[in-house]
Amino acid sequence: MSRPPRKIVVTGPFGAGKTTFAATVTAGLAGGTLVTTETGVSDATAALKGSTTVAMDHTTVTVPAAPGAAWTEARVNLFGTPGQQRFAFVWELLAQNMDGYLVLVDASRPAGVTEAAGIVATFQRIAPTAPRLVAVSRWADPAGTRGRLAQLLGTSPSALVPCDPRDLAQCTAVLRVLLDGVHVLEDRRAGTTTTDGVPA
Ligand SMILES: Nc1nc2c(ncn2[C@@H]2O[C@H](COP(=O)(O)OP(=O)(O)OP(=O)(O)O)[C@@H](O)[C@H]2O)c(=O)[nH]1
Ligand SMILES: [Mg+2]
Repeated sequence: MSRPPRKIVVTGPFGAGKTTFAATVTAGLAGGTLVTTETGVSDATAALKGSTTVAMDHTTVTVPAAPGAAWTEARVNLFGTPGQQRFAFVWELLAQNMDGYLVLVDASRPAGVTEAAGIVATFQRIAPTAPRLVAVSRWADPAGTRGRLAQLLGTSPSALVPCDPRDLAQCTAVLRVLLDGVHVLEDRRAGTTTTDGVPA
């Protein structure tokens, strides 16, 4: 029996690359049509980026599994959140009934890392058992700074994966790891496995 589409939420601070991630997988994977809600930035953040998501990004794509995975392909309903704090109420709406989520973080911007820590804590409260990965862009030294970055974000070091959201292979790899976690959790809930492989 084929499984229903998975609802995956992509969140993170302003400018982390959420819309870019959704655009990259839409362009590169089968089955997607991207809907965005971009509008011009009117406040001080305009220096960083000219437009911002004010409601959500949405796309539906098919993610092929990696060789040897316990699943073959997964239909994904992907929702990107707005990043600006003033739209934070939207996060809670988009998180309803999600199967897992990504937090995108730009490691080169300390203010973004601080904001991301707040988003990690918020989503941890909203969905304490949902599989989660933290996709880190512009990460100059993953080996040297993994522990420190995880500490700043309030996650385990193993939850951090490098990801340039402009790169299809990296976006697909991140989605595969997250979907592995979703499948493990579903199987565990169904009582068919006891494997401990859910990202946290
Ligand atoms: N050089 C480089 N650019 C990146 C990387 N990750 C993201 N970007 C760029 O950073 C920008 C991110 O913009 P968006 O995708 O609109 O970010 P967003 O998270 O959707 O932003 P909001 O919706 O405003 O919160 C894009 O111009 C990307 O091309 C990276 O790893 N390297
Ligand atoms: Mg956006």
